Amino acid sequence: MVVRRGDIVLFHRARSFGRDTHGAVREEGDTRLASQISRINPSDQWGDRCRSQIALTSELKSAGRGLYIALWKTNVYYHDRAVHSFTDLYSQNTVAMAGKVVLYYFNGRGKMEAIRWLLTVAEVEFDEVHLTTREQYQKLLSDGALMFQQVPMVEIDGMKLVQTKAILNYIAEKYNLHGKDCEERVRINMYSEGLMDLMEMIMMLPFTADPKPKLDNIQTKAKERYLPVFEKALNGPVYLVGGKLSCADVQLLECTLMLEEKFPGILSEFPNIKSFQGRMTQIPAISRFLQPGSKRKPQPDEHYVKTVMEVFNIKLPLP
Ligand SMILES: N[C@@H](CCC(=O)N[C@@H](CS)C(=O)NCC(=O)O)C(=O)O
Repeated sequence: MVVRRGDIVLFHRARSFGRDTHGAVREEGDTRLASQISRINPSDQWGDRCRSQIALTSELKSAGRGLYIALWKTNVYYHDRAVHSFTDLYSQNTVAMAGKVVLYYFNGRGKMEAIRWLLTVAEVEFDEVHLTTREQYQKLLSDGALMFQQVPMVEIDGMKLVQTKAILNYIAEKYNLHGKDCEERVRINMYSEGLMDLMEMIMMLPFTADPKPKLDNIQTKAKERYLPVFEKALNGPVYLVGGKLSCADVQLLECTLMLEEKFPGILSEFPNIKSFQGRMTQIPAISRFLQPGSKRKPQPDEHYVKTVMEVFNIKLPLP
């Protein structure tokens, strides 16, 4: 039996005991485990893990239509519909899988952090594969997983998405964080683009030989170019566009928190933005994300910079 690229693997029963990531107690034979399904690509690391796990089991059977059943001992992905027994699932004859979203990036903020924020606000659970070696990156390249040979890459809904803005837009649209019509959307996008420009400047600082002048420039631009725009937009309205939370609000919060890390007190001249921050941090998903131990990444350190350099085989400083 060969598990082919794109085959669906159903993890029917667990052999281990314990709690899964949702806190449910898993026991051998627990039918809820029938909901553990993953779209397996045998050439990526999930596939490799799957194959090695399958090799450990004896009950691998073909169930037709590209479905394979295997015993597996760990929990990876979850079906998002109630499935009461394996028979139920099989008789549905569908593979409407909701594999968990997987982010491929470094264990650091960079361009992925805005995506982490947005998924968090959309209350979408995600896993992360952290790039730590050049070999890992080369494997992604040889698998054809990175369209432009770049990360971030996000596995979502059976797709491998690249290009940060495209990914953000997809998530924003899917989770109703992108305005109600094209006029709202373009306003949201203008705010987002401005915020991304500013955040990108901050992101590049650790890779810069002489960050001081760059830091001064960021502070000046933040105070004179960017923050006044948002201060004005929030003079009255609760959110930036259409009286409703959008991805631009999420990015504004992320950006202003980043600015405060570099320039404490920078918001003192921007009371509307400060109140907006206060409101946003009350949102339960955001409040949890801001707690220690969440998937939010800390400010980049030397280790992060070294890893990025090694993985991409680049020499610092960048021009
Ligand atoms: N426009 C792309 C740029 C992505 C990008 O520059 N990614 C960097 C890491 S943050 C990368 O993969 N660099 C390797 C390379 O360009 O060869 C995006 O926004 O996603």
